[in-house]
Amino acid sequence: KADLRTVVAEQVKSERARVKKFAVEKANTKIGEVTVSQIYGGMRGIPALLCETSSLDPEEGIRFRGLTIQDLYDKLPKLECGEEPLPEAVFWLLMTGKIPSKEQAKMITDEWNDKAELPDYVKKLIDDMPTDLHPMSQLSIAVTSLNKDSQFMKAYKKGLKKLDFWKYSLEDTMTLIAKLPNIAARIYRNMYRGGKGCDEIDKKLDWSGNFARMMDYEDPIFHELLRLYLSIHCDHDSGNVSSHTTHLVASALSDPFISYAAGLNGLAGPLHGLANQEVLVWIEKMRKELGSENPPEDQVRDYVQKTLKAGQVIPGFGHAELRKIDPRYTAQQDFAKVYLPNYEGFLLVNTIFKVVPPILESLGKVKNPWPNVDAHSGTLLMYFGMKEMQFYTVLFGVSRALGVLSSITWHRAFVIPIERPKSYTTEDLIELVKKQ
Ligand code: AMX
Repeated sequence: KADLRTVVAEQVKSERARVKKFAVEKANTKIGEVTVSQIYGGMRGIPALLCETSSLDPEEGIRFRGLTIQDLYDKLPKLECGEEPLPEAVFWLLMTGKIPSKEQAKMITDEWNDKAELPDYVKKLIDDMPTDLHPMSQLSIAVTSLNKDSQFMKAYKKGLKKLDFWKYSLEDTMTLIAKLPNIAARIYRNMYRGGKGCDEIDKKLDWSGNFARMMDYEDPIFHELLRLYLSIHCDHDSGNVSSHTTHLVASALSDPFISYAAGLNGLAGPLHGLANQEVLVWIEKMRKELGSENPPEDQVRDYVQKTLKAGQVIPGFGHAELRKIDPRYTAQQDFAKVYLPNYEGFLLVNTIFKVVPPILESLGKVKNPWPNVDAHSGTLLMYFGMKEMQFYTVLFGVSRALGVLSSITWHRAFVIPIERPKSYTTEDLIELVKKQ
């Protein structure tokens, strides 16, 4: 069976020709208009970005190269002993648009296992960081430091041709994703296990299994959860903060390490990836204040109202683009129904799911009252003993690497130029509007 590089090279050849033809023939075709409110409103809905790896339908949710989350379950290879899709297979799908065979997914596992070892200077850098520095900052710093050996930058300095940019981006991508579990697990062990634990790859295990093991989680069901988690958080089209930031920075031909580190810094914001930490902080405060692990519906309702009255958002609910229940929420709910149906935390998440949407709807301004991916993930981790909420966004970040790095590799294959939209002062806009 063909390896990843061969399959991508064939795809690049045919896709480049197809995209070039389309982009030249339809160069002047208008696909939308921009209003003043969009400029002051976070550019919602402006059709401005290219994303080959995934697309987001507001009503249906995410599709990865055309596949829904259910399709990932139905079509992607899994481990012999597993039910959840393999992130290695998801990565293959994102990179090639094709479903890998079991052998092809295994080739990715083997390559990532082979490249997982961290250079000594990165180990030392992580070990020297203060344990009260947020793990997302530690992750971003460690990833940034890996660019010392960027193959893309080395080749670029020697005069790499534009049409070959993607090849070296892919090499850096493989190196970076291979090392991420090692980096994240080292941060975890330093912060929460006094620096103790194993950092050696077991070549019999997959990417998620090794990651779980290096964080000292041996339960095979937790390994399954991690496979699910790392698969569903990988990509959410290009408009979200982490993906767009990675693309923007990469468009300056920054190497994949520092481009993705920039995306991680965006993911670390409370309105984006940090929301999974915020959800659990909020739930734990609620439990403490209400004096129960699983408080009744009316008390939860009062607590939600109190949060809103204090001027805070309800974390884990709402979305800038989605307008329905996030299918990534549903996938986690399905997992919980099988493995932890009676867990108090899961029951409380269900109560919150019942109580919050009507309240948000009644405010009359929230465009999407439904839960997003972050409303569920922390509770699942908590069940398996991962109580360190600060760490949750790191798991999101590790998964997001699969999507954003595939995406920037394709942007390089298409030789997309540096991003440079036009900005206006309010005075400029007033003048522009007068001319309409
Ligand atoms: N709780 C309370 N108010 C909310 C709300 C929520 N969950 N979601 C939206 N609103 C409010 C907004 O704050 C805004 O109020 P304002 O006009 O007084 O400023 C109003 O409703 C309209 O906002 P919107 O158009 O519906 O949402 P948005 O596109 O501006 O923001 C998001 C989207 C996700 C930032 C917002 O829904 C939010 O803050 N949710 C909570 C945080 C969260 O879960 N983030 C994770 C998102 C998924 C991810 O990236 N991981």
